[in-house]
Amino acid sequence: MEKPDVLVLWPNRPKQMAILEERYRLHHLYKAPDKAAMLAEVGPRVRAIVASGEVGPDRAMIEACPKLEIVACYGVGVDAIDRVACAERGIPVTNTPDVLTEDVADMALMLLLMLLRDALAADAWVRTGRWAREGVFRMTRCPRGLSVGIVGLGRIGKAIARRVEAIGMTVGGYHGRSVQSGVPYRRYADLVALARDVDVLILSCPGGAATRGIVNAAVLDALGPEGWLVNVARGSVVDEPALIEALEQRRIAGAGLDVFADEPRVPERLCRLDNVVLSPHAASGTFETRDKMAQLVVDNLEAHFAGRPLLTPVPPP
Ligand code: NAP
Ligand code: 8YV
Repeated sequence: MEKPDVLVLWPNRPKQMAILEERYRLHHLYKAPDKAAMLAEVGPRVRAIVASGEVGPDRAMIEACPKLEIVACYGVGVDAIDRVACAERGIPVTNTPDVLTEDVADMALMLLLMLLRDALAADAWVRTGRWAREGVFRMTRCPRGLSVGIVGLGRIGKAIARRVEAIGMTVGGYHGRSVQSGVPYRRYADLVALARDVDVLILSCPGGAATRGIVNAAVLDALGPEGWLVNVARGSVVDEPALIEALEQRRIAGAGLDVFADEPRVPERLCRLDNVVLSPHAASGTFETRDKMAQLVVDNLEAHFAGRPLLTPVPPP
């Protein structure tokens, strides 16, 4: 029997890629020098697409694949995929929930502690010999007693809440569309009010149209000069130019960012700042977690082509 044609938009883990290579005819779009030419050539045969948190098929690509049956995302956030275009054709989308939750929450806590303890400057203090020449490093901030507001109190948001409470911080509330059951925290419908009431705002909501730019100048000013921002959600959630201005003018204390508006391009003005800690969209990037994510891609495709229920389908929008 003919192997199904699968379009791969993003490199995956070697072991799982080898499994896919054995079962399907893979077309590595991310490697193609002329992507449009590859899509025009293989699109009519493509039955599955492997996407990621960063790169997904838009409407034009979905239309270029008239036989498309499934989009399997190597990541939990599916905002890069035009899910409406998929739903119109009844094309299921799968993602990789749960397996990455703890790593992403770790990243949020790491960025926060690095900010509060000025970890990058402290590291440079040692490496550049300033410790020996100039003496003790400056004092930093203690997390205990600070309150945290979480934007998107889902799987990752709740794992962040557990971590910040474990180090003696309080969860001052969360922002989201609905009340989360089983949590003692206050829900704020108004993000400005949440930012005003907390010391740290941590973003762990989905990207996409509904959250585009919700962290704007008004939210940053409500957070204030003693307030910190951590973003492990999506760059699109923050008005990045407004954030850069707020950081430059010290209208907020600092920001820890794993995600950016136009990855992998990060504005030079942001890179010049000493009150930021930057990470290259690496929150789920441990060998262990990425292997589990990649295996979910393999298993969802296997289930689909065997006519079995998908393991982790994303509800249609
Ligand atoms: P999840 O369990 O679905 O949680 C998402 C949370 O966001 C829910 O509590 C949801 O609550 C809330 N939310 C949804 N729409 C919202 C809106 N318009 N405004 C405010 N809150 C909203 O998902 P998860 O597994 O925790 O993942 C969350 C996100 O983290 C992903 O979508 C992805 O963008 C990001 N992520 C980033 C990385 C990274 O590498 N940096 C890795 C993994 C995930 P309501 O439905 O009540 O609003
Ligand atoms: C990326 C992510 O998908 O899960 C998500 O939503 O953003 C990340 O885990 C990961 O970088 C793989 O491309």
